[in-house]
Amino acid sequence: MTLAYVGLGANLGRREETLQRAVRLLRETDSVEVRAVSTLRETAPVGVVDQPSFLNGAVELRTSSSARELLEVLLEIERSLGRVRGERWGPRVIDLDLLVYGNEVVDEPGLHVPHPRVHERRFALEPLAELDPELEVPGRGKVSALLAELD
Ligand code: PH2
Ligand code: MG
Ligand code: MG
Repeated sequence: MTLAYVGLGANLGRREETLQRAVRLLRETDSVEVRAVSTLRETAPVGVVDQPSFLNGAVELRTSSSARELLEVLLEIERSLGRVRGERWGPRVIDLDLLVYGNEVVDEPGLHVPHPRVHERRFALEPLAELDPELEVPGRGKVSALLAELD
């Protein structure tokens, strides 16, 4: 079993309801045991700034799936909740990002773990720090230190 962290994001439609449905679908996944869910927070859009504000959070889970299998689970949940892929960094009804998968560092087509921008994004680091300030982002450092570096 591997401890993994998934980022939750939404900025279209009924954001809170959709994020809660995503967490429920994760709980219903056989290979996944959800251990904790952070609070959801309102965040200003990063990257493409001319879009609605986001609701962001994170989930701590244990899984018997590989990183690649977990990614497939996340993509399937996104699809089932109506995600349509559009502009990169653009608005979306649901975004589930594999932020950290144990101590693995993977850089393969379609699979980049830890998430390549997690260390520079407050909207991802804050919920992670709420779940575990001591969490190590492999190759990047401790979540609490990464957050401090952003200031
Ligand atoms: N996700 C993005 C781009 N910009 N900004 C915020 N505040 N929250 C997000 O989840 C987010 C974003 C691409 O996934
Ligand atoms: Mg994202
Ligand atoms: Mg994504």
